[in-house]
Amino acid sequence: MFKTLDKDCSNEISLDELKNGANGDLKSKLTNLFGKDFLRVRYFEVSDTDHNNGINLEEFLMWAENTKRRRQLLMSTFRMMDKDASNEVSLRELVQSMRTNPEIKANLSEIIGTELTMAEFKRADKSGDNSLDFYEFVQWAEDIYLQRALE
Ligand SMILES: [Ca+2]
Ligand SMILES: [Ca+2]
Ligand SMILES: [Ca+2]
Repeated sequence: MFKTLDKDCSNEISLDELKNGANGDLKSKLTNLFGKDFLRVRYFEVSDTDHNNGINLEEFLMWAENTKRRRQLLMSTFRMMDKDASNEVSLRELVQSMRTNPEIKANLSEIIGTELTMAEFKRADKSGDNSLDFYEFVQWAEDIYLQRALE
């Protein structure tokens, strides 16, 4: 996959190569590896750890690995918080989890880097129904991840 994307065989994938290569089959493979928003420029910037505007093989593999790790952490944390298995984490479930489960608290601090506040919850809850579905949770966590990674 790396070689297919690296059209000019420079052993680096440029942002343009990534954009142009992300079609059809390859697009779904990349989505599996990096998540569905992988064309956001910020992911590219964060993954380009030596800042040479190219993704080499090592950076490519790290990108995939980091994505996988974050995804697993988000998934397991969400499941733990969603006590009634409704696929939504209500404000009440969140507050209770934070109070009673140190593992959830630790995971959340790892994900967002600070204590979770009411303001953060409101920011995450895009639909404003005082409940987070998995999609809202991931979007919010990923935005924070990108922000922190580029600080
Ligand atoms: Ca690079
Ligand atoms: Ca729930
Ligand atoms: Ca919501």
